[in-house]
Amino acid sequence: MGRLVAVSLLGISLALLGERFLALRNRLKASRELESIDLPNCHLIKGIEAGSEDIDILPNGLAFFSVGLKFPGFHSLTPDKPGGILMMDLKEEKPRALELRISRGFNFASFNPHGISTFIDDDDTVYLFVVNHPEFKNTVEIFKYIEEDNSLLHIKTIEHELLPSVNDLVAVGPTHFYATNDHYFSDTFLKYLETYLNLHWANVIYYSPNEVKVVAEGFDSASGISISPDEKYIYVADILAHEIHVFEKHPSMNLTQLKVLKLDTLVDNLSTDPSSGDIWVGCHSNGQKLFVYDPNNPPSSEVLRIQNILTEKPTVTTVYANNGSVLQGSSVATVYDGKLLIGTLYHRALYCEL
Ligand SMILES: *[C@@H]1O[C@H](CO)[C@@H](O)[C@H](O)[C@H]1NC(C)=O
Ligand SMILES: *[C@@H]1O[C@H](CO)[C@@H](O)[C@H](O)[C@H]1NC(C)=O
Ligand SMILES: CC(=O)N[C@H]1CO[C@H](CO)[C@@H](O)[C@@H]1O
Repeated sequence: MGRLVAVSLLGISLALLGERFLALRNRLKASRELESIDLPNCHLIKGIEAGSEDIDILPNGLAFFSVGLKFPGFHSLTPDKPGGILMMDLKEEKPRALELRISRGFNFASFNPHGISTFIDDDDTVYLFVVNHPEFKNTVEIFKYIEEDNSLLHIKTIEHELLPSVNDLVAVGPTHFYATNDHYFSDTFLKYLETYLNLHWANVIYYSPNEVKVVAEGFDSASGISISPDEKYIYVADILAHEIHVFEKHPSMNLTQLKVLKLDTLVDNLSTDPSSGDIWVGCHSNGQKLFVYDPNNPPSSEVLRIQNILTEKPTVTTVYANNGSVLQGSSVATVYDGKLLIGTLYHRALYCEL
């Protein structure tokens, strides 16, 4: 409550100042122009028309997509349709996206999936973790993927006071995960105020059945989170600070920060290439266009590849950039065996052969 009063008072005094507004334009990269970079062998994925916020790919080539996210302040092309989880088998020559059936008992009508992550148990059970915002609440849903009939069996809903505004997560056990909170508050108005005031109160949480704790804090707005293939490092994107933070993961599951990589764009979800360790980032080159949607001047898409992030001079390459004429608002990019998938906040998804 103390913080709530403090933030309201601060808000009233500071909202009068234009300085925060200018800072916000800078944090949103509102005036940045993008030069387009095309890839030769790409097509839009059929059946994904209203966003594919996050994508995760299993070692056997099965890709999961969370689709249809609705969020206060964001545009939605299908405001009345519940979200869902699609699957695509990248081993197939012409992969198609099909929607996974969800077991009875789960409230499908209010399903509003955001970040996702998979975990494979010792007995080969595949768990799918999904950040969910039913009626704009914040939960983490754990499903078991049943391959025989392509369905998801709902196992558990997790709600916790340390998960007030979950964005993304990375599973590290059957009920264990790291998650980012993009805001400290869960109330929409307080979130706006928090962002406007640039409080840097967003954090990263470790969740397990026995222990839930803050493992990193001080982010402007923590979004994507990913783990290195050797599971020694955790990468966290701070979208409004244009940074990727590298943390060392300890046996206690605590994190210590090793470095911060500064970039020139709004970094959203991160994925790690299991074979090379490269980090692929779905980025928004101009955040203002995301919030103020104009079909004639749509948000653009930008994909970065970061090689050797642990070294002194990581290589950052813009692999794909489009002004929104093909793909609007890329939020995730992930690779599998020479194929690149690019997902978006509320638009379509692109499949490319690299
Ligand atoms: C992990 O972090 C917590 C909180 O910062 C601290 O209290 C605890 O001692 C740490 N554990 C280890 C094993 O370092
Ligand atoms: C985007 O680029 C295409 C060609 O690459 C161009 O025709 C179109 O006008 C551009 N759109 C915007 C909104 O700048
Ligand atoms: C494409 C992709 O890998 N997206 C990632 C978004 O973030 C979650 C959490 O780290 C990953 O599991 C997803 O893989």
